[in-house]
Amino acid sequence: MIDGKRIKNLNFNPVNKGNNFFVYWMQHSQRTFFNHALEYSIELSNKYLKPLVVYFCLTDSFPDANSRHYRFMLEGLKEVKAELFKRNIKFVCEIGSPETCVREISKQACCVVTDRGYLKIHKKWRKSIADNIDCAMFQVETDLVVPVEETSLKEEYGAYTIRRKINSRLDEFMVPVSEEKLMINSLGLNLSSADIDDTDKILKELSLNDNCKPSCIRGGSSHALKLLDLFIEQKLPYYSEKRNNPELDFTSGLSPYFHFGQISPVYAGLMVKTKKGEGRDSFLEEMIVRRELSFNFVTYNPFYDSFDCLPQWAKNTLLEHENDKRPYIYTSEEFENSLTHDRFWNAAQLELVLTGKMHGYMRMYWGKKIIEWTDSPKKAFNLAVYLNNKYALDGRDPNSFAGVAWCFGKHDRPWKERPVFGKIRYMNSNGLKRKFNPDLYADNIYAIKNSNHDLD
Ligand code: FO1
Repeated sequence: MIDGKRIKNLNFNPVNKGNNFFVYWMQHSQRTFFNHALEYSIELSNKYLKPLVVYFCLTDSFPDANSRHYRFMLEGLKEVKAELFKRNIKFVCEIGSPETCVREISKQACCVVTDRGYLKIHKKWRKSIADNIDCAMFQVETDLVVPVEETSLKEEYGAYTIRRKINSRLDEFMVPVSEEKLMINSLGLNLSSADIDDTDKILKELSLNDNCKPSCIRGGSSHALKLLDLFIEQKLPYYSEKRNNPELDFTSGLSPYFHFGQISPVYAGLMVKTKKGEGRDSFLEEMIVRRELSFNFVTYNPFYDSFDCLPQWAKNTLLEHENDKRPYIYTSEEFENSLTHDRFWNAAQLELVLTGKMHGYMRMYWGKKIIEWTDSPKKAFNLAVYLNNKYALDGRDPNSFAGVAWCFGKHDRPWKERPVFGKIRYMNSNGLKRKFNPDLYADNIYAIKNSNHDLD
């Protein structure tokens, strides 16, 4: 049984028992393993003795996304289809807008179940569908350990105000999700689907922005689970001590997989919890407290993707210092093409462009320097969001929006006032050198660039 606190009735329509099948509109949580929304859909289909169809709508206009992100997502969806097949569940993928396509398939459905999305577009899709279909629609929250409203009913100031609210609920919510056995096989249902087995072919059928090369990171739950195992075995014991050393990379690398729902944070949390030591505690702090603070942020702050999301003190101080003289000013093209005077910053931007990720510690430095070298803080904010959304596999994610906003003072506190930054926390390259070896980090990134160049 799925915990009722994860489930929300989105429209109070009746379950249409005369219709053909139940639909799980898979959207945010693109996995079959530890997926509360899928298991709840199976519960319903067993209860009403109707088949279940898992439906995915492929839209080529997801804001700020390009072929790099779609490739990663489609690699994952191919695995979803294969895993559902093993469980006798039909997977249907259609190209179009979710608002139209889910409405259309709902005409044959007893009920639509979906997972929960947190960004404006996710909420708009769900509201428009729930308001315009005739059958019941339920949302099941499965990409957070503790559902947003169970943690807090308001926007939290920072990790220090949300930590206890989350940690005190872990025993209740960080529990295994048992797999329900489906009673009715739906594989024989006569429903047509786009062929997603050939990723290159389907990518060509979509009108996507092709301004970004594919990442070397492969998408899919199988890769996510292997990465988690490897992380626990090889990196977790040293995570607390070495995670802020970008030249070593002791991070989990799971963030893109979380973004596309290819791995469950409940599962990752349970696996890590079995280990002992400081590494475990630091990882759970990052993966649960900090990540879920980001989801609290985008849920309660409608301006999460703009300068307006910042706390008043941060906006005031940055604007008061807007006319301060900057040591350097770069255009967005210079930033994008790693053409600043700073080798470490350029390496971080290059890492993002080449691989689709940037080490967490360098993300802070990268954002801070965009503030310092842009002539207005609002422009700096928009540029950081633009670059992150375009190149990062996990751009367009609550965690990414919160990460950018943090560089501008969100979830942080005022520090000693200084030029350009005002009371926003400042970072410089000497700070990097005190913590780790940034030259080695930059060497590593330029080595990737040169090896890519050799392949051209
Ligand atoms: N969700 C969909 O339901 N259909 C899509 O075609 C789709 C494309 C897409 C591209 C890039 C991206 O970052 C997200 C995309 N999403 C799409 C959303 C995704 O399923 C998740 O909701 C988000 O990743 C969660 O933040």
